[in-house]
Amino acid sequence: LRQSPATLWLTGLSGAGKSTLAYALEKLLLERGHCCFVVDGDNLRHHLNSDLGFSPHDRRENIRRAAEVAHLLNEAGMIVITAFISPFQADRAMAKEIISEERFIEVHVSTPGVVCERRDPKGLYAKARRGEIPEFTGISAPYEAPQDPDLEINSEMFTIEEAAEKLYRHLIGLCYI
Ligand code: GGZ
Repeated sequence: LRQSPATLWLTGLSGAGKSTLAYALEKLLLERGHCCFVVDGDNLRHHLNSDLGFSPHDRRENIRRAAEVAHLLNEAGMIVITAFISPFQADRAMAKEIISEERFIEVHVSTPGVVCERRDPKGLYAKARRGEIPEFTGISAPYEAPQDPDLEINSEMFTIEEAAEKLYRHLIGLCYI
């Protein structure tokens, strides 16, 4: 198996398609003989980070722990795909520092807010509009878009398979695989 570890750090709004894309890329990498792992907000927040909420302070701690986990998995030789809103520029910079610059690939899943809100798969935007979820990203809490991401993917423009293939090609282009 020839691969050098890297972390694809997916950032974007709730409902942008980060987790879906992460698992599609994982499937593709596994099928092609690579060793990889998905770390996402949904699973980490149920377990390791179950003590954390959505204040800026807690989101930062969520991202710090996620980055430490990604770092450990990278040290074990894995390609890691993370899926966190990670709305703050400074927190993503911290993640990059923890994971290391050479291994950190920032991917902006840039599906516009109106599209995410229209999809609203879990009804969270509707709840946030009714004031039932405080500090909801894009409604009552900020999302700072990356200024210079390594890759930008608007999920409206591609099928999931196309988007995953795009990320896969990017890993090849940078000689990680
Ligand atoms: C944003 C929230 C919130 C608030 C609950 N703001 O679409 P989802 O449901 O499955 O993904 C969202 C997830 C975000 O967790 P992250 O760990 O990715 O966030 S961060 O990086 O900002 O720490 C959403 C749900 O949790 N959710 N309340 N207030 N998303």
